[in-house]
Amino acid sequence: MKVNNAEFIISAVGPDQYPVDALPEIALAGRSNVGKSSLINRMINRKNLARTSSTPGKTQHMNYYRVNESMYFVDFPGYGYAKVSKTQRASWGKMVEKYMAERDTLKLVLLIVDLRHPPTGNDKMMFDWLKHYDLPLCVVATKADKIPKTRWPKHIKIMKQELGVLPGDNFISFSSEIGLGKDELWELIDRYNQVSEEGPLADPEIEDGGNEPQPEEPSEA
Ligand SMILES: Nc1nc2c(ncn2[C@@H]2O[C@H](COP(=O)(O)OP(=O)(O)OP(=O)(O)O)[C@@H](O)[C@H]2O)c(=O)[nH]1
Ligand SMILES: [Mg+2]
Repeated sequence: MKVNNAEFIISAVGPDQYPVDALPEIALAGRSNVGKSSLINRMINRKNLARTSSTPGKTQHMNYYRVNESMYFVDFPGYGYAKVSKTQRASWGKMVEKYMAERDTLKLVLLIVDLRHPPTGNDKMMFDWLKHYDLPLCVVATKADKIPKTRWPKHIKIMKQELGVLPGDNFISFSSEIGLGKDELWELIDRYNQVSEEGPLADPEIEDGGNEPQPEEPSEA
């Protein structure tokens, strides 16, 4: 996608504030400080539209960014930040769970991990959870520029192994700093944005019971 226009729309705390125009949404989940906002900025060619900082835990709400008036990036608050209270953590869980399970304009979840390090316990939990609910998913391993290229294959292998990424699963190595993976990720996003809208993508209870045709899953192709 050629980005002509990108704008911040809203910092939402719950469904009442989600946009109602039914444009496709690409959500970003990942631990605090992993590089979610930086990834959005790189994808839309803007230095600081999505607010980034070296202080973890900065993004507390779900920030909606609209691209070309045709889709949204939804920047989630990062998980795993030690200084967050138990209550805040619980409300984060509820917000994310509700959004992921009920938002039928959600086309793809990007699980952002740090290529330099093996996945954290929270990364694994998030991956398992997204898989369990059969949500369309791509693991994006960012900050690749911070390790020598010769070591990428080893890090990619460990990341995939420890998360349990299977051969058909989407996985992209990325760097917001040098733009690695940007074109590949746009191609993937464009494909998922075209998936037909036939009800919620993830509701196992409904899926198990019905014989409704399921949305296309390009990752299986
Ligand atoms: N070298 C390098 N630095 C990066 C990259 N991505 C992010 N960073 C840096 O990592 C820090 C955190 O990045 P953010 O994009 O703010 O991370 P976040 O996941 O949005 O963090 P929260 O909003 O707190 O959850 C910043 O200092 C970024 O400049 C990358 O690909 N390469
Ligand atoms: Mg952020």
